[in-house]
Amino acid sequence: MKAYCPEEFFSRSELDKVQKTRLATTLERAARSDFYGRRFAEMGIRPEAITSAADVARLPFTTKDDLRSAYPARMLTRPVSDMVRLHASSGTTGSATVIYYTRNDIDSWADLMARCMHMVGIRAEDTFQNMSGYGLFTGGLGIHYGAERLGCLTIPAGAGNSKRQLKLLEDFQVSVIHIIPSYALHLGTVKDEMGYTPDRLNLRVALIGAEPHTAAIRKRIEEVYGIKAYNSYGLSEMNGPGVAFECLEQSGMHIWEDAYLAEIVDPETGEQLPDGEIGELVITTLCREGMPLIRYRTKDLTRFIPGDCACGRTHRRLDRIMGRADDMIILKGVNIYPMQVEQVLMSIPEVGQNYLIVLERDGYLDQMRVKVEVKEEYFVEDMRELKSLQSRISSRLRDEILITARIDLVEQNSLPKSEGKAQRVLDLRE
Ligand code: ADP
Ligand code: K
Ligand code: ZN
Repeated sequence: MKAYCPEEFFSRSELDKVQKTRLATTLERAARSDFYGRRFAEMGIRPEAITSAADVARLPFTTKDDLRSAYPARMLTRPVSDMVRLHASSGTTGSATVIYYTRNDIDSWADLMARCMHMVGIRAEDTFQNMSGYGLFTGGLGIHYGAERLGCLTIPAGAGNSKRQLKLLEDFQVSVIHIIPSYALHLGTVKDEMGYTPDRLNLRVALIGAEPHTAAIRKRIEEVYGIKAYNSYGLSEMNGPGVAFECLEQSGMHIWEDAYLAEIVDPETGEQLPDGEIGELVITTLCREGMPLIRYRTKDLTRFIPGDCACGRTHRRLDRIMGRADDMIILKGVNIYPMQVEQVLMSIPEVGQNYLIVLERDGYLDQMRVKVEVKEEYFVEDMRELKSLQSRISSRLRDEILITARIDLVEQNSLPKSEGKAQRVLDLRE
């Protein structure tokens, strides 16, 4: 397959070389910002002493709190007048943070995104519908610019309004969509209810991402629409989408190492972990001019997949995001990630599209309750069958997370849905 750009198929030694020079440029630039200038001075860090990509481990981390303390513009390397765009996080977990982009930053971001889409066979002939929210959220404009750069006819549909989404899909014979996994499942139900049979649509590919999801969810999305779905990873702090993306092999997401220097560290100690071990993803920007970030702690848990990818690209592969370090549930002293629960639920055929983990306190005891939607065809009057499904779910969960959860079976479409990222855990303790 034709490469989008030479960097896409760089050899390991070419990648190492470009990382080294771009890291040096990045540190030099960063030192010009008020935030990093002070930090380097305080810690006695001389950017010119960092001479290899491995040396990066000698630099301090940057955290979300640092971004907040530098709010709004203390991390800029150049005057605000040199910036052409800003995006801000939703601030779901605290006060907002903001990322600024120069014209070149927007340009290189669009190129990275186009590279991702090109990798899975998207071309100028495709019609692309972006069902991500626009505005400050990077999933809108970020992917939009990538699609336009490839020459796709691009429809900025935005989030929600399922009827209109489906009408657009049919009227313009859309071939590629970008959609959040939880919404993809919901829209799939509406599609079937409204009688959009496969012959009315022309869908081929979905880019799915923005929230953790399991392989089983991907498979369901592929089946519901009869398409291929590719995992797309990014975060506003690293521009937005376009950081790592699955190739046609669908076995892990290549992180573009000419643009991002990635490490996996132990979330407790901050020590680098070897390939294959799960830890927190830490990223340094290598191309960003306006607001470079050094060793940014993403809070996302994943691992490098050891070994080579069959596609021939040497950019290392990230495994599916297991969840955020903050999302870990600690119940009765056991650490649980929402994705472990999802994995179990989605392996049970009767389970529908949506679920909610509720943590509650019963006297002094913490309890987990899982509300599970059951597919319409299985939600029968027969109490015995439902009871047996309930105990099947409960025992499978116990095998995986070592905790006995209470299982509430509920009707399809009865749990709250969000148009943005799905809310999977409701903590009612305290
Ligand atoms: P916000 O913090 O406002 O939600 P972002 O859009 O920057 O804004 O969210 C980025 C986060 O979304 C990532 O750090 C990660 O937790 C999650 N995310 C993005 N893409 C994926 C993906 N493909 N799989 C799992 N989680 C993802
Ligand atoms: K076109
Ligand atoms: Zn590959």
